[in-house]
Amino acid sequence: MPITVDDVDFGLKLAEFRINGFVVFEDMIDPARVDRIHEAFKRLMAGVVARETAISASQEHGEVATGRGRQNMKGRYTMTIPWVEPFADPAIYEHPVVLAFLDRYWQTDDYVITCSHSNTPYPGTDFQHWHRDTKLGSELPGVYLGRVPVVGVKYPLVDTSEANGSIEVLPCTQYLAEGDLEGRYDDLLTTGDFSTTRRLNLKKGSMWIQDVRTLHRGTANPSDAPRPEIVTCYCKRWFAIDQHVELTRETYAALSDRGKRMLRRWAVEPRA
Ligand SMILES: O=C(O)CCC(=O)C(=O)O
Ligand SMILES: [Fe+2]
Repeated sequence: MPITVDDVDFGLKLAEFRINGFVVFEDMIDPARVDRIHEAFKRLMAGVVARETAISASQEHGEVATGRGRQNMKGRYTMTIPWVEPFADPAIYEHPVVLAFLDRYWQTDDYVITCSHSNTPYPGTDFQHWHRDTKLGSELPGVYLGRVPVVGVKYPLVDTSEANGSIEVLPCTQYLAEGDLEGRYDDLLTTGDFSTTRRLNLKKGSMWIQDVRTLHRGTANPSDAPRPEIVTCYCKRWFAIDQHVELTRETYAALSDRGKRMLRRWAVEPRA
């Protein structure tokens, strides 16, 4: 049974997130639900992998409904997740624990969903560079933001470990705001002594929330199977970000009131 809000000590989880720059919640999604998503994901991903034989620095290709994605380094793919069944599941994107956490973190429920995306290291892929998932550090050097206005809410479709390229984070780096260090993290972290790195080894059904500033990297996947992870981005309404989810009018109309508010930056999905 997935956990409920009554199972969570939010004060403690908020402290973990604010101190570590990420927080993990176990037993959030019924594993059978994750498996259903995984099966649909494999079908969509197969087309992207077959098509994307070249490395693409930034641009995803293809239609969302049939597989929009890219190979961003050898054997490592991104793919946009269409807002359709079984992916667009309110049990996940309106997960009561996630929303209760974000309501408390941001002290408002006025935030929106801006992306539905995925990262998948395939067997044989190498380590990524250490990085942040935001330009806040370089765009606003020296600015201390106590609370980040955008987070990634993530869940793997399989158990993750050192054996299949689990993500590695350097906790507590979300508050680092030294402009001269931006752009140098990979050199520094792979050379110097930073002993507090942490592998996010997660059980299927877990979700984790990432402060997008926290330094992290995808690691090599020495297993014989891909290690997909899905991410939904949530951001405060005042924060402009050049991203939105594509929905059909019918899908938008059928959302819950909360869903409609969170997806109000949607765009109509182009039709074939
Ligand atoms: O899923 C992973 O291995 C990490 C991917 C990642 O951090 C990224 O591409 O920004
Ligand atoms: Fe990243």
